[in-house]
Amino acid sequence: MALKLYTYFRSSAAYRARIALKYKGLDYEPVCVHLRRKEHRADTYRRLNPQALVPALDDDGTVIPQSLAIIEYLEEIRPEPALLPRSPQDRAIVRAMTQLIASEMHPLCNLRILVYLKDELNQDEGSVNTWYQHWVAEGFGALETMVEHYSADGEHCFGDSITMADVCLVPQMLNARRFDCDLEPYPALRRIDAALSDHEVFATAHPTRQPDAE
Ligand SMILES: N[C@@H](CCC(=O)N[C@@H](CS)C(=O)NCC(=O)O)C(=O)O
Repeated sequence: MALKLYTYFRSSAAYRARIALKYKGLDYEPVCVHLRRKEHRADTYRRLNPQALVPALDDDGTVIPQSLAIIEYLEEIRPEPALLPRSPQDRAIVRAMTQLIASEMHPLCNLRILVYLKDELNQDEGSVNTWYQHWVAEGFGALETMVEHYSADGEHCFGDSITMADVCLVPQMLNARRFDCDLEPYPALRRIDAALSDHEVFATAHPTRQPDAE
């Protein structure tokens, strides 16, 4: 198996994929795509991923975009260690948490959205940050309530082991800090983030440990 990950050190969606690859013990070749230099918008990259977003995973010529699709794919080709619990009910809750982050929060605060607000709608930096912080608060408020209910040990979003929900949470917390979001109202999320950030799997996938880190 020859895995290649199109990645950018600061991309939280790519960070999710890196965590999952590491957790599964899968080696891969990182192919760095510099977002600030707009390398993802080049035709060569668009041919691989027409959405022009990172990450994308290339497994022997099959190119899979979308971090959640990548993580689900890895779960199928390398079921252990698992990133989803066993029962259908539990799996649905974990997937709901991942979608809360990846489908509701992250898309509203993505680079191209912020650039559009600034450059096309003429919003100043203060307004853009207010936008960002608003959507983070909406999402984390709901996730905090879910995690209070479903975490068994206070150190994982669901139950007492790492799941896809944790894989999505840690990068989103890092993003939130970068944009000075107030995380005080989310003690459960902060505790999970603190517990997992030192974990080797998460630490190795961290933006500062990537070959393209600045
Ligand atoms: N839903 C996608 C989101 C991918 C995404 O938005 N990636 C960002 C980096 S975190 C990106 O490539 N942004 C480029 C841009 O906004 O122009 C996923 O989960 O993979």
